[in-house]
Amino acid sequence: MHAQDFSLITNIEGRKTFSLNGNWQIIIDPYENGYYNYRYEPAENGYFKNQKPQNKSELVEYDFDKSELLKVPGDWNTQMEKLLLYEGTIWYKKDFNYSLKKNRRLFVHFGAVNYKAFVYLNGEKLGEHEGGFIPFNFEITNLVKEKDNFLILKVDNKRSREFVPTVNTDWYNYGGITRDVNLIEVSSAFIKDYFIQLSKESNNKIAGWIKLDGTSMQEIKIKIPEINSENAFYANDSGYCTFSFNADVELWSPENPRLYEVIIESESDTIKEIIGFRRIEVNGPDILLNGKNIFLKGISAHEEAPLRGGRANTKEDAKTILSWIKELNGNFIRLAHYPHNENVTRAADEMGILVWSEIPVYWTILWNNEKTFMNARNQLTEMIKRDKNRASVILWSVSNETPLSSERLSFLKKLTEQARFLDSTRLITAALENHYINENTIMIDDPFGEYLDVIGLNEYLGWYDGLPEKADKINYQTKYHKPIIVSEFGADALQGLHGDSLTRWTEEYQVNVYEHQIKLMQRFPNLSGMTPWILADFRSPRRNLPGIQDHWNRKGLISDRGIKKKAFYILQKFYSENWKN
Ligand code: GCB
Repeated sequence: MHAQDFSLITNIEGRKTFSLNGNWQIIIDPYENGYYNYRYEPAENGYFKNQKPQNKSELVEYDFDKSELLKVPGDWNTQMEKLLLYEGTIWYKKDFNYSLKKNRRLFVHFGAVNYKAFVYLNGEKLGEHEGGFIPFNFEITNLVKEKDNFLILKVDNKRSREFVPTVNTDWYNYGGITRDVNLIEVSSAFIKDYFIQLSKESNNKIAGWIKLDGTSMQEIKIKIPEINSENAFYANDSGYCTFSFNADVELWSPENPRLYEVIIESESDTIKEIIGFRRIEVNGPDILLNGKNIFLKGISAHEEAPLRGGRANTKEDAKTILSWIKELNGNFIRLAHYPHNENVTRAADEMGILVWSEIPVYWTILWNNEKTFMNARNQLTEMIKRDKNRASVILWSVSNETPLSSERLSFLKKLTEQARFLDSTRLITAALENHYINENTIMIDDPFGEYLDVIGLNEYLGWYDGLPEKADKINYQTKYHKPIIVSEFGADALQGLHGDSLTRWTEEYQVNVYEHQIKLMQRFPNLSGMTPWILADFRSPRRNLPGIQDHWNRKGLISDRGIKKKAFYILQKFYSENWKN
């Protein structure tokens, strides 16, 4: 087994930060002229040097300070019309001053950059990062100056066959620095990361680990003031300690999303977190929250800004999306198909909404490519590291609709091993596909099911597969004595387009699909939850039907303008009936 890596700093909100959000100067560079010379070799003096002519004769063919601006955080596509479908490189520059006292350290932290980022400070390369939906950071203690620092990123969102996701997806390839950028100041010895959750065995035992950086062998205290709990532990010579202690906490649940302030103290650092405590487990075909059966009334969602379009990134965006789940009488959201902003999982903790979080191992990943695997594994790792202290997150999903093969099985199996190695407290799932064994029988027997705690199943009876009534004729069977979540079903409807219930693209057709699907759900074996596809319309360049799609997937129950379609109320009523709970 590999050792755990602790490069990511977590709980940014709990630390001393200096925001680098706002306007950044940019250079649109489709030929990557700022990176490669005319022999297509990396140039020594690329745009990351931020050069200025030193005299009137010197040739410098770019100038950040005269360039256009983009807002960070934000996708570039919806900020400039000419960038709507742009896939390629854009350079970003931000200037800042920072006075760092002795014995303090400074990191630059990115919430997410899609897809590939090369990061430079004052002309020096800090490092690279791949994967558009996960956080990363670099230490800049020795490079930062009191005045005139320039942070430059080369951001490239070109798709590639070997990436994760690969070239073919059903969502928009929003490029850019899509989440917050912060400087994080810490003391030279600081609390870098920790895992604090209820232990699997008991409702009043808290267990986990803490990792210090820049020091070792010292005492660490964990305090939960509201219950007068204070416990001390000792870090080993790697600055690491595991712990467990008894604590009489009220458990977190959707009905009572109880959160506690938890204070972690080392000799030279203190950090506060807001944490909820709950247990999640399976028992045969049931999912148990705090020991009690729960039915997950959910819906899938992309990270699309609810009313303005483009990548969602604010706390308000997160709250709007989660309020819609509440309005549906739901208790669960599937964050498709990649890790969403930390604002969402933190708001879910506060609002009492359970979360399925997933990595973009989607459709036809290159199963035989070692780099692709390492990339997928790293995205899984960073997702878990970021959100491991969130009570709302109960499921890690490792893939969506991947075609069966032995290479795929071994790739995905290794991902489940990594997820369990990092986090033994949550459940592992994946969205699998229908397998017909005869005209009317679908068997859930994907061999990957063996390695999952909960089976996700996507099916499109009534949309890609027959007409809505077809759902009435189908019998589902499962080989696995495990909980099943129907992780997708749905139908496109253009909001405001009306017709009879068999006319495609109308709201009535979508209602028809939901009505038959809801009947199917009531006789679906081992059903423990559902997340129909999807909460709101989202941009997708695969969707080319003029006047209807215009590059939008219209399976939302809510339009891209925030208007609810008729089917919204069908699902809302079903979820209000307290079926199964
Ligand atoms: C699926 C995919 C999802 C698509 C959806 C659709 O099966 O998992 O990403 O957007 O179908 O609308 O076709």
